[in-house]
Amino acid sequence: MSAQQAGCFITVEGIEGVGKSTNIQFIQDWLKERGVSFIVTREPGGTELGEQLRELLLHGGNVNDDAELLMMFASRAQHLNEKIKPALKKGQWVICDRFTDSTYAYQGGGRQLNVSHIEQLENLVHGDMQPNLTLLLDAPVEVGRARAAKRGAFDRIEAEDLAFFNRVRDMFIQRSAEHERYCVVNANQPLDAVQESIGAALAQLKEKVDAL
Ligand code: Z5A
Repeated sequence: MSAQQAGCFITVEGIEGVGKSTNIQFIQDWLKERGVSFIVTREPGGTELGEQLRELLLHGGNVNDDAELLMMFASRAQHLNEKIKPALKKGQWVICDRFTDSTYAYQGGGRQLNVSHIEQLENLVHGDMQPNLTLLLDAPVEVGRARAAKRGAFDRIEAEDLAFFNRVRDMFIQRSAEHERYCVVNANQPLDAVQESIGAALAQLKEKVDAL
């Protein structure tokens, strides 16, 4: 936790359909039961500008890969300054559905953009401000896709092929080995087992925070 940060910043990551939305609901219930003040938000999006960018990113027409990368970070710059940092400063916990790890995974892994460009943008937009905990819900691409397909038509990014999503998953796994803040949860098991693991990670974080 940085000096001016009082709350906790939790990000939830993974390929589509692994259960991020479902488990964010579980996290909200967990925090409510313990009287923790929190907000839930998402990327791309989370602010008026971010939601407009999200619409263009997911449902717009032709978006060049570099433009896509810059739009993700434009949304993030607004989000951090308008919503995330002020909430953390007030001592609230922030639960964010995707964050910069998704940019490494989708634009770096999936689109195969130069990772050093992502690092430069990360540095510009949030520097060393990082999540306290990143929950990576991991499952084979086929499992996530089958769950997501039940929802109907795919958006612009979801329409990519299996090889794209396997690169995305590989990049998430690679990053989870490189950063201590990650907790990898096997999302290819019944929901109650998934939530038992998430509950344990939350309890560990809360214990650390309460001891400060
Ligand atoms: N993106 C990017 O490219 N770069 C970036 O920097 C950022 C994002 C920040 C945003 O989509 C898109 O933006 C995303 C990456 C890109 N594109 N893709 N692909 P999003 O995050 O809003 O949507 P999503 O990733 O496609 O999420 P999703 O499809 O809504 O999936 P989910 O939230 O992980 O899953 P869910 O809705 O909770 O669950 C799906 C179904 O599975 C549902 O019926 C559940 O009841 C069921 N489920 C969940 N868990 C289980 C278990 N354990 N067993 C059985 N069934 C389960």
